[in-house]
Amino acid sequence: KHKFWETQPVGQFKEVGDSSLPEGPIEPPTPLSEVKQEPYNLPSAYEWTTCDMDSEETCLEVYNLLKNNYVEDDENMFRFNYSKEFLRWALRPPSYFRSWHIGVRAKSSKKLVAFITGVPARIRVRDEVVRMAEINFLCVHKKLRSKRLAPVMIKEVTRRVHLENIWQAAYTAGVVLPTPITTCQYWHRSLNPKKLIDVGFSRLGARMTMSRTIKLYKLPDSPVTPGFRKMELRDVPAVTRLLRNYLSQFVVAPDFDEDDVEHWLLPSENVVDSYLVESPETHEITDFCSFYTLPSSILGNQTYSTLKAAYSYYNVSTKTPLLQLMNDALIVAKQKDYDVFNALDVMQNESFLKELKFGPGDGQLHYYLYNYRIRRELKPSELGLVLL
Ligand code: MYA
Ligand code: JJ1
Repeated sequence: KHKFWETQPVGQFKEVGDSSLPEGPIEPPTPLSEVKQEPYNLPSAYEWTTCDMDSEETCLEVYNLLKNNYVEDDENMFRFNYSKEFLRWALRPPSYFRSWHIGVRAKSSKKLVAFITGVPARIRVRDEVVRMAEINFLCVHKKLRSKRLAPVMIKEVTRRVHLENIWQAAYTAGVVLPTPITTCQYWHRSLNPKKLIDVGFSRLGARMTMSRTIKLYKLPDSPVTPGFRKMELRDVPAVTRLLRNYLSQFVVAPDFDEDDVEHWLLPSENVVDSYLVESPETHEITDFCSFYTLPSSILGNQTYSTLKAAYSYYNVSTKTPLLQLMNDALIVAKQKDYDVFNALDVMQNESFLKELKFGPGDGQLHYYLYNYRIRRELKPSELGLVLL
């Protein structure tokens, strides 16, 4: 059934439920001298390229490939439209490797036709911190699908990750592969219900009119929590402490240091937004919330071309109830003109989704580890990791 994935060091379907298998690496690292030195062979009309995301020209080529060929919903009504600034941010975290930004070009025209990336991360699994690659943005041009290009790209990124002496990876996909560590559900909170209904993202509920729907999703004009403000550079140490402590409760979560927090959570316009609560009395940082910006192209609508979506990222509450904190996140997202606020049922998100009028989407997200076995499937609430 999975001719490629059956050959890879990942949990196999036939092993599900076998609690005799040990948790941890599936195969040991090999000496670096035994890692293949040359790239894998591509069909002869294509060649490898390393994509320099510092280059405006290359970044635009990647942007256009993804804009036209990346992930769509099951009815092909929407397609992710990551911005160039977002791609630069996602692909250049602390200590990133340029060699992990891998493209495939047509030899004759030099057109970019496929892409896959890795970025380094430290991911904690129970009490082990494991150096991993986070693999993302796997994309093959629509005209080159089903030619088994994806397995070659996955093997090539694996080879380049191995060359850096890293032997594990984390990734997510909308499709089921051998074998998810957990499966999460997307939830959606309408901010601009009229537009969402007009473009077919959502439907008018039974016995609902447009004006009742608009009223249902109304939000205050500004956040209600005293001391709620945008995160700044000076907050990095406090936010790092707050987040590290919070993430320690999950089975799988990133091991963020201050450099990571500065990169991944310091606000960056139209890329990532972070807010915190500073106690008006003690000036302590007690709570934190964040979301990233990922618009989708609306395919074939006369009136609208893009859906502006915010995606819940990392949130921590110690004093302000999580419900109130996330309501303030919805309020600022609405003020910034987002059409919808999306969240997965990871971490403690279940505790606010229904009350804050999120509804379940038709999409799921499966999480995977490469060359690392987990004893049993996790619940989404045991997962402390959000990939972009
Ligand atoms: S998930 C986002 C993936 N991208 C999209 O969905 C965009 C739209 N789709 C496409 O561009 C193509 O359909 C893709 C497949 C490129 C997805 N992850 O070439 P093929 C397997 C892993 O004939 P195509 C993201 O970016 C499929 O089961 N494998 O197919 C994370 C089959 O294998 P098998 C996938 O449709 C990516 C084989 O590929 C996926 O032309 C993590 C068919 O190949 C998928 N999303 O191209 C990658 N979809 O026969 C793994 C299909 O065995 C990283 N397949 O069933 C692993 C860790 C590597 C680093 C390790 C370091 C130590
Ligand atoms: O966005 C998604 N679904 C939407 C749109 C559905 C359009 C028809 N298929 C959805 N809308 C309902 C919202 C409604 C609002 C009011 C309350 C009730 C709900 O369900 C889905 C997620 O649900 N998105 C996708 O399918 C995109 C792909 C998701 C998998 C991504 C995998 C990739 C990434 C790897 O890095």
